[in-house]
Amino acid sequence: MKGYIKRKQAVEFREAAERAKLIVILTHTNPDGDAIGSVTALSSYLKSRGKACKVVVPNPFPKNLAFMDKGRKILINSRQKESVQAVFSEADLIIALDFNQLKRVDEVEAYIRNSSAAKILADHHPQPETSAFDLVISNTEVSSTSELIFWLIRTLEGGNIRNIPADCAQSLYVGMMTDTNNFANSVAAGTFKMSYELMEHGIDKETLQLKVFGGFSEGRMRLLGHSLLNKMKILNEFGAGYIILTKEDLENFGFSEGDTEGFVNMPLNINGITVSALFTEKDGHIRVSLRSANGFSVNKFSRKYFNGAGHERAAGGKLFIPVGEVGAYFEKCLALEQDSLSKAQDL
Ligand SMILES: [Mn+2]
Repeated sequence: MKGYIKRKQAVEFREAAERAKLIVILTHTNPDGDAIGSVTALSSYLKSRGKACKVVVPNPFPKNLAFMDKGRKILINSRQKESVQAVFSEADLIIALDFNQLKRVDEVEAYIRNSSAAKILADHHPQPETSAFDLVISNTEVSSTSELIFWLIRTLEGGNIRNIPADCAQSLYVGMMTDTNNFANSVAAGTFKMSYELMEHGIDKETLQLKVFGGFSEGRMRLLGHSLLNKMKILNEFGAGYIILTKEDLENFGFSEGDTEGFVNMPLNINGITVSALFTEKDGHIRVSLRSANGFSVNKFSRKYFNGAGHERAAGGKLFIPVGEVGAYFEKCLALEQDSLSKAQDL
């Protein structure tokens, strides 16, 4: 599987890591499985090679991912601001994973920009913000950042992963598994080769699957039911579907972080639907999740109307309007993109 990582990039990465006394590894706001998978995998690997690493996230992550945070070592900026700032002021290497724009880390953006440490970005989203980094390892042909880190580690290890720690292998697998929605999206030949090698290494695939995709609370399942029965709106004229969840909806079902994971994919399972959206009311903004099929770019759609970005078929964003106006705004945006939506529907 040549070509995922350029030899020169692997060498530069190794040299930067070797030089560093303290490495900070960080990922984006609202960390998902790939975010937590890639940061814990890389940290575990570098620690096993004698490096001091700290992992930082801007805000809390879902409970079903907590098993990857052994000993609860991950620093959460929204809760431990002083510790995070101290780590950034001490670090001489910053490694950013699974995001393409610095605004994706909220307040932590300033810590990065103000730091004189060397900076590396490894990511699989299009159009990375390269100017902020000394080394950018970017590839949109891989399933996930965890897969990219797998190929990086494999290259550093001379082509085999026999000697990587067990928890590193496990995190790499979980990151890939969640970003592909359990092998349903963005899977390439290399993804299967990676899975094969991680299984040979000894990961327990069934247990990981159960830990990540099972174990939901009763409230989460009922919130899903409520979303589909009472909140999902289907607009056949645009081939679109969306769900708006207010704070009240979330409170009624005892919401905890990560409970709405996967809801945005639901409308896409309906025949004729090529774009779907989930809007969730948060403090001071509306969180936007977008998915598409058949070539409608939600990356462009989000950049244009939803203050965000992402992949062609999966993107996020933010709106700063009252929750009561979100439906009308979304429908107006769809009408403005009628041409490209009709093309996608004809495919
Ligand atoms: Mn990812």
